[in-house]
Amino acid sequence: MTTNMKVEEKRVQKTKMSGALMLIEALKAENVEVIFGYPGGAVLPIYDKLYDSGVFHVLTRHEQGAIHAAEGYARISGKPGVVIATSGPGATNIVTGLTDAMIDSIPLVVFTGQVATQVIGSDAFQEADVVGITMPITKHNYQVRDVNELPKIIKEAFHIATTGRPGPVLIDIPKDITVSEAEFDYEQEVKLPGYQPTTRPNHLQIRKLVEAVSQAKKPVILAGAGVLHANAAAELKQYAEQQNIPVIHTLLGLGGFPADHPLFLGMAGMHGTYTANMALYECDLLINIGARFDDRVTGNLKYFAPKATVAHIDIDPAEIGKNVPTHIPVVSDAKEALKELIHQEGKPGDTAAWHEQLNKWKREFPLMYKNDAATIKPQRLVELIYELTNGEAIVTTDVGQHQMWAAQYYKFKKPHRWVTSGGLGTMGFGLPAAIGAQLAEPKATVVSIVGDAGFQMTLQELSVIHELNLPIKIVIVNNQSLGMVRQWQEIFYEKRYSHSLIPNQPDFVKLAEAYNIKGVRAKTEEEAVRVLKEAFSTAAPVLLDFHVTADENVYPMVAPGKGLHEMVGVKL
Ligand SMILES: Cc1ncc(C[n+]2csc(CCOP(=O)(O)OP(=O)(O)O)c2C)c(N)n1
Repeated sequence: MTTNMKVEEKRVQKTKMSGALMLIEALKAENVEVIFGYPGGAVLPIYDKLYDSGVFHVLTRHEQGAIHAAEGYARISGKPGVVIATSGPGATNIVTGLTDAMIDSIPLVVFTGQVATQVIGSDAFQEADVVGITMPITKHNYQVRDVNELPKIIKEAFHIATTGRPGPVLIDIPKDITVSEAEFDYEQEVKLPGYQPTTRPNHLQIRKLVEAVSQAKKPVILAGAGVLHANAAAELKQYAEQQNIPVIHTLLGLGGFPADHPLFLGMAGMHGTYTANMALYECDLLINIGARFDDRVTGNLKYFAPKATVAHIDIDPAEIGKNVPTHIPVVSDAKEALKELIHQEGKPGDTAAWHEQLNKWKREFPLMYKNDAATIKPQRLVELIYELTNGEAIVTTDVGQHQMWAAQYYKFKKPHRWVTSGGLGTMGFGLPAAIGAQLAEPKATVVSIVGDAGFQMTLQELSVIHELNLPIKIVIVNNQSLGMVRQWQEIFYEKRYSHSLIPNQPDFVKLAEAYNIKGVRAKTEEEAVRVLKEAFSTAAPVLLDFHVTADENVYPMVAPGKGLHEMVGVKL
């Protein structure tokens, strides 16, 4: 045997490995910093290889916790979140998180174990048709049938999850595939002829938009999470300033444009600001950048932007014209489109009267509430958190009233500080998402603002927070009820509070202590200030139970079926 042949043989031997080891090597090749997961029979070969792999794995206490943590990590780091769950119940426990990530365009690569290839379809122990179940809630999914294909599939999954409109990609791996061996070749190009997202804008459409801006007297930008996914906050600011166009955010877009900027009009939609909603009603040119005209944003479509020429910049062509007829479609990455628009240096029209009108609305109809220092007003609580963190914290929320108050009163100045479940509205999201966010930015101040009900859907993750000593400040906005449900029952169901009041909530302070986390309670504004100051000066997790005014409602509000111009609760 020649020396060359020996070297060649060695190389081949070196790269032959089990499917389980391939997975680990692929994660290393993708520079994955952390994976979130939970073991079980079908993934034991993978967990065995994980054992001494050096890959950082976080054992959440429920698979739902793992996938929301991965979402929080992805939103803050801009990298894909990675999850491992076992077959059957492990996989079905991530269904909510996959749906959440799909609707909010969060890049995830999710591995699920599966029963062995030869028993698939036989109702084997812990078998579930995960590919079937997750087909509509993943950007793409795979079941690996041949270990030789595993490297290519993993490579494609990372590519698909993170390019174009981001989203979750799932790889279902039968147990026998994890123990069979093949050559591991990861240095291959991704070739997907059927998947070629358009990232650069069409020049003609850009010219049309430049022309429309120069004609417009009442232009407005509606900016969504697409701006954040494209890392285009700087370009958005530059363009808005260059053309002097006011900016409105969707719930998920918050932070894409500085909230303290004079051109910022606030959030749009059901609990948006009066100025933002009236601007959308009155504008003559609406430029949607990376938002999907969700019904919570548009209100009744019959009255949405009725006088406007609509331009829509979106990387996903399926979004354009889906809900709102669009005159200027621009299929593009938000950053690329904004760069091109800035480059065009169009001449804006005469918008002086428009700006005067907008400033008048801002002055006359700001967000407002009646404070009462003897209790804790939830809006005041968010303001206090904003003040004590200089508006620079990463804020994760659950879903309900507290989420809307956080969106209204925490004035995000920077991108990638806001982590919330928008499209799906998933209770139980906030706490695990904070774990992922803190791991993405270990030095950041992370505040998880949650409701007393939603918190209880994933509170087992307190164990992880303690174990990793993550300095997350958990703020429970405790109104002893399913607050948002109670609010709707008060307004639309004649105060018939069917199953929404929970006067017998557990003692959250003792609960925190059971998990070896410091717990504190506050019932007045003075107490709130004191415990918050103490918590923010502690480099350890703290759970803060705030007993807030229980019957406070979120205003202003666009009732279901109404147009954005029909807001109620605009004045006290
Ligand atoms: C998993 C899930 N179940 C039900 C709902 C419906 N829902 C929306 S808000 C809400 C009440 C949330 O109560 P809480 O967590 O205490 O927050 P609050 O509204 O009081 O701030 C409910 C039940 C939901 N969004 N998610």
